[in-house]
Amino acid sequence: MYLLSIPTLLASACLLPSLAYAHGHAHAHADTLDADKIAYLEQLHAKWGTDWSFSGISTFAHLPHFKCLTQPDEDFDIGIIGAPFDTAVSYRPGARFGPRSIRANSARQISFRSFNARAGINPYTSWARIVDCGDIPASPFDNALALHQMSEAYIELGKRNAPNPSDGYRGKSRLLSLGGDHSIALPALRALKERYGQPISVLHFDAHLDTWHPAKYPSAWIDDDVEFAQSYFNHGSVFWLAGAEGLIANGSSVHAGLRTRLSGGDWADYEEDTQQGWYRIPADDIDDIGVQTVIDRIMGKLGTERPVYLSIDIDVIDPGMAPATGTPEPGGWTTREMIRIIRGLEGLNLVGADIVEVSPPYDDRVEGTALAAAQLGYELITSMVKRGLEEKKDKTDAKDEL
Ligand SMILES: [Mn+2]
Repeated sequence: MYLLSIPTLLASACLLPSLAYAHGHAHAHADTLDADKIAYLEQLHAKWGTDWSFSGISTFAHLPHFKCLTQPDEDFDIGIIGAPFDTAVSYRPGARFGPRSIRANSARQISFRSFNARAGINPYTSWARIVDCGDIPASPFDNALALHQMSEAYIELGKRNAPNPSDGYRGKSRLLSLGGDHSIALPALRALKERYGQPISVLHFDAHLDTWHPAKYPSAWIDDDVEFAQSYFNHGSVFWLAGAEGLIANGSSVHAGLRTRLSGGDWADYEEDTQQGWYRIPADDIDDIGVQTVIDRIMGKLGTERPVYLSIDIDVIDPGMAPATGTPEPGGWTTREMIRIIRGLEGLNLVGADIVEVSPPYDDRVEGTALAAAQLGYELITSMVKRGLEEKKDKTDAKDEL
């Protein structure tokens, strides 16, 4: 009985998309597509239109793929964009392979079985058009060129329309970036400031501050009075650089999961971080205050209205569970704690997000790091779709009351 029901389920799950496809096609070529052809296409889609988790080309969660940078007419509400750039990392390289590994490890997120029981919605069968935009091909040879390329790419992607905007989305599409090392957040924030016309609050999950002055690294070299400023572009200074460019909303940004060693012999790194307008939640606090208070503190700082960029360095999770990362630090949160925290933040007004520093060459045999990254991607997409759903509902309820 159960075995018999599976093909039936698959057939019914893909019936709607197949009809939409065939009818859309028929409109475009009314004179060439007859009823027999439509029936044939529907039959093909009924038979072959749905993949297993392990079959098909590897896109994030089996989403449709468009190279969004070269296909400006393909609108989306949420786009997954890979940023396979890792030549600004200070320790272990390899995050250029992050997007591929995260996509591969999202394979069990298939639309017919992606109802998020924690959230009460299936993000892949709701109102939003979600696509895998492919990657930004940034140079691995020249970081100045790569930063320029990534900045241009994010600005270009920011021009894409949202076909099904909710009120909160105000017609704007949103991006979830798969890194890449953490430096990719700088070009993403440049584009967001341009798009929203204001600095953006950042919610930053990380073992590290990433607000270090670049001169705190040995690469800040001066020789014969020549300053090698390009070395300032590094993954541990990404939010210092973004702050210096005026991209980050002052006084409303949060680090969570911190446990880094600090420079020198005192708390100067923390003091400089505070001067840059950041609020810090150390990793250890979760044992004393619990998951819910971590959530409450973050929501207390960020609220539900201000635009927030959410940036997850996968090293926020303990290296015992997520070993494949650029700069591992013992004593991190569990994958379960991270998922619960992200679910607790679904009220945020997310205007963009990234998951960075997944370096697959260092992953374990279950690929636990990339698997965690893929799950966090699913939770972030769930939050974006759910907020849009609730805003659409609020609008409908308001109309009914009139
Ligand atoms: Mn980090």
